[in-house]
Amino acid sequence: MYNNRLEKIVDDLANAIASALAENNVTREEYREGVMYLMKVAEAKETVLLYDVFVENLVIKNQDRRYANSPQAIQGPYFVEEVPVITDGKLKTLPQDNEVPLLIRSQVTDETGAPVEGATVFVWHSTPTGKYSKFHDEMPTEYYRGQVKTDANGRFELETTMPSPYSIPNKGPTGALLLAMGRHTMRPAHVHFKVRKDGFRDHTTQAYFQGGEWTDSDCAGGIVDGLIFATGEEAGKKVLEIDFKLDKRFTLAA
Ligand code: MBD
Ligand code: FE
Repeated sequence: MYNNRLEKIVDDLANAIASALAENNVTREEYREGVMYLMKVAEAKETVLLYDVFVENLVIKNQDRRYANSPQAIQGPYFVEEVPVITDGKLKTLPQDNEVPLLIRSQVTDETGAPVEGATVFVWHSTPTGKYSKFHDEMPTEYYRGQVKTDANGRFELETTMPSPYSIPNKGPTGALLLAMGRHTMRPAHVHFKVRKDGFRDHTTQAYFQGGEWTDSDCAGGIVDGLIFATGEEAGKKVLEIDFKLDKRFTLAA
């Protein structure tokens, strides 16, 4: 089926690639090497990682803040849909030496600032040593992940532990490319959020921590103005306060 939008996007991408190739006099041998590289990325099952590190942030720059929404950020490769529903205000964590309790306190509002009740908020982040459940250390999915519902005031609170800065997989082709470009493979400590509610666009974002390592040189280009937070301190816990402002979902009349 002919798709006019797809045609335009592929043509424009081809033109942008053509100018980069011309600018650098890229040879056919280099082209072939590039194709073989992408084969290796697929074989290493790093396709999602490669694109989420190099491309997703470019997509978000255009998608974000078209309307009134609070800033969004990249989703990355480690989102999982089937995660525990949290009713006791606590993410399941594993006891670890370097864990620091973190309290997340949030409100979800619509574009007018009115609270959104009953929104589902997915929260996921790394262990205190930079691992993600389901993907690393054979750690079961129910750890360091969950979904919570906002209350009548659009609010929720969630207790967990501080994530840490994290190296994306650096033994595979994605890491090899970053290193060959003279870059590092580190991401700053961050907490991921995805807010979902009927009638609104999904809102996907991350929170970063002021003063944390790598907040000025994220290898995934994921840092966005307004998403670096100073934490408070309450009863020996760090406190992250982050509010989310959603955009209405609009549909074109059929
Ligand atoms: C991550 O944890 C992440 O959030 C992104 C965007 C890329 C790689 C690893
Ligand atoms: Fe992440």
